[in-house]
Parts: sequence; C-alpha cells; structure tokens
Amino acid sequence: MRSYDDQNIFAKILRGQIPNQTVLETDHSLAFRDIQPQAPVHVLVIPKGPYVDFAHFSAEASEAEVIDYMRAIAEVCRLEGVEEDGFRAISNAGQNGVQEVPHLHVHILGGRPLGRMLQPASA
Ligand code: DGP
Repeated sequence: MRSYDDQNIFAKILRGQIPNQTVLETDHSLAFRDIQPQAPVHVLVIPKGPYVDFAHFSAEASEAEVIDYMRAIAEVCRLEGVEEDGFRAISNAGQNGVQEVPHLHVHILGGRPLGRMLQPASA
C-alpha cells in the first residue's frame, strides 16, 4: 500500500490553502473543476479522507465514506448535465496509470464525444 503524502496539491485544496472551483461538497467528498480541462466538462471528485488511490480507499475507508463518494460521483454527472449524453469516469493510479496527484480522484469528462478510451499501444 502506498503511503499518503499530506503535502499533495489536493490535500492543500482540502485544507483551503489553494482555491478551487467547487462543483459539489458532501460530508466526505469534494468535487471541483480540473485546472487543465480536457473536455467541456472536466470535474475531479475526491474523498476528503487521506487516500492515495482506490486500493487504499477500498481497504481503509468507512462504509459511509465509500457510499458518499460513489453518490458524489453520480451527483456530479447529474449536476453537470452529462448523464444523458454520456461521460467518462477515469481514475489514474500509480506509475503506469500516470497518476500525478497522489490523492484518490476520479476525473468526470464529458460535453463532447470523447473517442476511444486509449490509443492503440505502439509496442
Ligand atoms: P492525474 O494524472 O490523474 O493525477 O491528474 C491530476 C489532475 O489534477 C490533472 O488533470 C490536473 C489537475 N490539477 C493539478 N493541480 C491542480 C490544482 O491545483 N487545481 C485543480 N483544480 N486541478 C489541478
């Protein structure tokens, strides 16, 4: 299990040290706009607790946190109006997943056709 670094940028957002454009806040989750949007809708949904990735979250989060987080993700899709036309939910983890910020987050992307999920592998 990877250990949590409380100096990561999302931890600072949660502590109010860095501003964010909040879309939704619940008891255990926060959703805010990505600083480098890759689609008309690009929202990050994070648990408020100190979890690095889904493996960490699923092992250590309480049932209340897990339920809140799943519902927050769905609620963001509803609030952003992407439920009907569709969206993509991505959570990058670790080195191969190219996770830049080591605090669990799900990207909600939508508002335009997103193409296939991955480019064909070159090797
Ligand atoms: P990932 O590779 O999945 O760890 O993506 C991290 C995302 O976080 C990336 O799309 C850019 C976004 N991001 C990085 N720093 C900030 C920030 O300070 N504020 C916001 N709103 N988003 C950030």
